Amino acid sequence: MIKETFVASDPKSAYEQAVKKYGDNITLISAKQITYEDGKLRSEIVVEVAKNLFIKKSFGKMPAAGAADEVKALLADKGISSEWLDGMLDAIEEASILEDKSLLVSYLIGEIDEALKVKKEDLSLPKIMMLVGPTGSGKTTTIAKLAARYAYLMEKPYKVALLNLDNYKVGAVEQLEHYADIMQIEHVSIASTDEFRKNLERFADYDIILIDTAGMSPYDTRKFIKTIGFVACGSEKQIEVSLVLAATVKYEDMEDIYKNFSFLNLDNVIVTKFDETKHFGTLLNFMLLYKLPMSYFSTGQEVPDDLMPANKEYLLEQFIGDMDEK
Ligand SMILES: Nc1nc2c(ncn2[C@@H]2O[C@H](COP(=O)(O)OP(=O)(O)OP(=O)(O)O)[C@@H](O)[C@H]2O)c(=O)[nH]1
Ligand SMILES: [Mg+2]
Repeated sequence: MIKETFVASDPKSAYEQAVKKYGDNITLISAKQITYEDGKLRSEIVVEVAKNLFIKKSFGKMPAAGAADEVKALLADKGISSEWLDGMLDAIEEASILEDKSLLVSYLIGEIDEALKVKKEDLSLPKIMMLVGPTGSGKTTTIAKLAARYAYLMEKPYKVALLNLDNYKVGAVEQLEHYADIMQIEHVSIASTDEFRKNLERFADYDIILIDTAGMSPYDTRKFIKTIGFVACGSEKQIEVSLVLAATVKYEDMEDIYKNFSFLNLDNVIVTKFDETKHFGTLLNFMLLYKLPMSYFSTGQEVPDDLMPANKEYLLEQFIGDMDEK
């Protein structure tokens, strides 16, 4: 809302001026009489009016709203939700930003930048990382990359163990085992909470335990994964749940994915398949909506090369590149 002052010889005339400009869409905030420097008594009233209406009536042919509408349409078309955009646009006070398309775009990109969160890589304390997410999103591949990174590619080697909760899928055990064998990293398949507890003890002195899970979330798997979380609560290691989400995620699936996995206390998001799309709006929208920090980006199928710590600039560059194509 914008406050505007009207001045006339008496309060009634001042109010009529406001009504003439805005119709009934005003709220009277205050009215007072003031003696001006010329010695005359005048009435000042302050009314409150919606920002869009203020711009429309004060700047004539709605140049501002025009630019704002255009920019909103552009970003919405790229996957950013209208509600989020409306909220941002409503909060802009300076008409000059609303009037200038490129200024407005950079302002909104700045807001997206500020809203995005990154979780910094921190291996200072021993921890358990569990990767969950939709089928085929890249959990197992990412586990293999992370295992290699932590065991071999950091400034010091960390002791890493792999646990596999994904016993439901044909070939799942072999896939992780294959990577583990190449990297000479301990690997165990887990089918019960009891086994999980035993292996936590077995790997008590390890720096990082990585847990792979099944993509699908049938009821039993959900329950199992949840119990695992409880069991881990009792250990001295922190359990961190990462949602593995492909950048190719479809707008319609976004909400379902969140619903399916938010029963877990999600700590961060690992974004995969950066190389498979040029459109990052839906992904950005997911981040803006659910406010989860991003931890890693996966940029291809190569283990261990195609993995990097999450980086806002990288993501926003891709997004801006996509907008420029229009
Ligand atoms: N292009 C590309 N492909 C990827 C990326 N990450 C994983 N993949 C591929 O996606 C496919 C599925 O990857 P997985 O790691 O098996 O996915 P998952 O989440 O473990 O799948 P489920 O265990 O079936 O739920 C494989 O062909 C991977 O090579 C990536 O960043 N880019
Ligand atoms: Mg898998």
